[in-house]
Amino acid sequence: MAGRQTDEAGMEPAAAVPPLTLGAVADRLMPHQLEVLGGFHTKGDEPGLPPGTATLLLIGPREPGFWQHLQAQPEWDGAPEPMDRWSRRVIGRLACDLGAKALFPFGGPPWHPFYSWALRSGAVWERPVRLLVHSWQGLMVSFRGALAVTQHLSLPEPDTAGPCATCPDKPCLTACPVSALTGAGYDVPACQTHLDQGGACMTGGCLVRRACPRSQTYARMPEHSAYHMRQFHR
Ligand code: B12
Ligand code: SF4
Ligand code: SF4
Repeated sequence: MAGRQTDEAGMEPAAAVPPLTLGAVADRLMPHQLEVLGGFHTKGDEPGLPPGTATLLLIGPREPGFWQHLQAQPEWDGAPEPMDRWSRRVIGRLACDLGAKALFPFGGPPWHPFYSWALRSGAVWERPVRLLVHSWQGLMVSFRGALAVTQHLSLPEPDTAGPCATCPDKPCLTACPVSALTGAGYDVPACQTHLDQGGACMTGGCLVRRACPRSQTYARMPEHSAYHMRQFHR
């Protein structure tokens, strides 16, 4: 009967660490109602990314169930910024476990360039109204963090077309009641003046973002959008 294998010094070899896969990261995110929204391979060491980063993964809310999950977390304690504190704990912990680094869209300035990173992910485009549109979350896409991973993970083929080319009516261009967010750009003061009056944008989220057909297939709760609108328009 063959004995256990040892190396020349008589030591048992260390158990092989399985290579990290996108599926393994997704499995770790799922219990936290988070998912990988896209990713890209770096071109070697890049400014703004931790040294040795080979793959950057963008992480965001997974629906249905994100809002209910968040409200059951210890950070939902009445103190400011519960979602950001929760994101730091959960994504930071996962990064430690995976030997990765966690990066966050909040906490600036300076800001990590999530918008530019998203455009490199193969699942997000900058479309008529400048906001980002995502393959399955539409204009409701947002990020809770990113994982900078030293391994070169296998990523899905990028979707080169995006949803806008086949969107006949492009409702995002005309949905803003005060034309603050159109193909001409984003007039933040005009938007804020409209929000002073309350209304549907404050209770259910930006009407432009909601108008996109892709957004409508993504089950973000109006209460979740209202939370962000209150942060945006205090
Ligand atoms: C500052 C900021 C704002 C500012 C100014 C936006 C701007 N002109 O850049 C204000 C306060 C206006 C803003 C508003 C909103 N924002 Co904002 N914002 C940011 C933040 C924190 C930093 C952007 C930045 O300056 N980065 C530094 C530069 C160097 O990085 P960059 O990636 O290259 O920046 C690019 C973007 O700023 C982009 N850009 C330029 N103009 C605009 C205008 C808009 C509306 C957006 C979204 C982007 C954008 O061009 C830059 C160069 O490529 C990012 C998070 C982040 N860390 O990136 C979120 C971010 C861009 N915002 C986001 C969101 C969700 C919003 C809001 C929808 C919030 C809300 N209400 O729920 C609103 C949009 C308005 C609305 N009608 O609801 C999302 C993107 C959502 C999307 N689908 O595109 C981000 C990525 C945050 C996240 N956690 O996911 N935001
Ligand atoms: S409404 Fe249509 S054109 Fe506008 S972002 Fe969504 S898919 Fe693109
Ligand atoms: S939040 Fe409302 S007012 Fe502001 S850009 Fe969106 S639709 Fe227009």
